[in-house]
Amino acid sequence: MKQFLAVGAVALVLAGCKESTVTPAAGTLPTKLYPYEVTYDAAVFKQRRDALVQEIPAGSIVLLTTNNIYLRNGDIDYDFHPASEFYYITGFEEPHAVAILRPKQTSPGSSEMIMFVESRQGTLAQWLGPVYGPEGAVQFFSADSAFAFTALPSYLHAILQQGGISSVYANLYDNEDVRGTFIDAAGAGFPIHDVDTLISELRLVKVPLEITHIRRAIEVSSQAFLEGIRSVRPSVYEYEIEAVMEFVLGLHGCPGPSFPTIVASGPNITTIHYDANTRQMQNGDLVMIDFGAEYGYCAADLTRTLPVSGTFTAVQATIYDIVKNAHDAVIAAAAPGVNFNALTTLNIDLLIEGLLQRGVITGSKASIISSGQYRLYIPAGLGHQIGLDVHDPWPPDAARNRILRENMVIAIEPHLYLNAGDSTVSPAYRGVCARIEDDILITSSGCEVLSATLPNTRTALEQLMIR
Ligand SMILES: [Mn+2]
Repeated sequence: MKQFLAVGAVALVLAGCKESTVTPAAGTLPTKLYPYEVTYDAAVFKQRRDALVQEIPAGSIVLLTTNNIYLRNGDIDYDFHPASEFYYITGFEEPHAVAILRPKQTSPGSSEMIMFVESRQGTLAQWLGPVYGPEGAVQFFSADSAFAFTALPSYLHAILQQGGISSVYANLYDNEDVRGTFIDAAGAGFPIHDVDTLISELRLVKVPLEITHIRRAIEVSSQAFLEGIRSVRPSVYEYEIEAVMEFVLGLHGCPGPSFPTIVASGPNITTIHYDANTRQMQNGDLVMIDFGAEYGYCAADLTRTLPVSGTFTAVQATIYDIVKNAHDAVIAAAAPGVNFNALTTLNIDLLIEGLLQRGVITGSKASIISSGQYRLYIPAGLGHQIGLDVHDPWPPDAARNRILRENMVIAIEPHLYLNAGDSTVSPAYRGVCARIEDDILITSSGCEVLSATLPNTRTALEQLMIR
């Protein structure tokens, strides 16, 4: 019989190791999903709407829809999660909701929001619980007016027949049902523009409320990760590590991970998005764990690479240290005004240099990079933005938007993947991979590593694994 592993996690909680919680500000609405700790500040969402309507041409409206509810199997649905663009602009977390925005005629620079939301009564309310309804949309979410979701088709017909609307900026592909309703009202040729790009520009720089939620997501993820690391040992299954970490998330009020947890050991390590987590770990393996909580709809994203035995072999240590060196250099260089593409170049330079210096590969650095051969070892990018999405969108105007700005939050994840069958790699190193991922906040002068409580040096990780 296998040993039960979650003992460490239980002890953590019983010992009262919970971090301080976020205190709801006076006059704010705690959301339904996170009733105890997460604040809702209507003013944050109103500012976003005001900014968004400035970006659309006169005569246009914005039409935002949230996700559908998707069938899991039988009569059971997947848990509902709002569409990120919709939530970012409205703060509204219930399904069956649409928001229409336009500049407020009576107040230049301000936006008007008309919402269509679920109005639940009778048996449905008894089974599924109460909803905000149109009254709640006005009272709590600052809608200028709100109606039952079922009124949307007739409303769209009416405003489009009135004339004066020349185009719509929408995220209609997030919800095919609402798209069909709109096209039915407007006609198939009506100009629809993508609103996601405009919203992704707003999402680049985080406001204090988001940073608070991201910090909390990272704090809880780090606590959970420590428990996961302490549980890694030979003969343990990957899913046991996943279970320990997700258990700690739940104990700290997170609804779950922000993406499927990856515990990739042995040969699974070379599959970048491996998440079956079914293998029994063996002495001598490396295990790569990629994990992050969601909290207040904000994501964390952290990766550590560990020796299952508790001690890195010389070969594993060599690869780990090359990655760690690049990781440290990138973080030291991250600051406002720095182009993220320059950090990517720095990262590739250092990783390839490290491999050459230690005889892991041979050749010239310049040609390995210019020929694209480096992608054999560095298959993914240096990192990505984090926010409502674990991979927050990076809007297309690269020349402008990849310059780092204060209050951007970015995951930095240097890595080396040396595949088992790669004949360009010295045989001893084939099948060895390492990735170190931390989340950073760009500050006025540099960056803060938000995940600093989770160690990333080789010796500190080995210390954690001593038992
Ligand atoms: Mn990542």
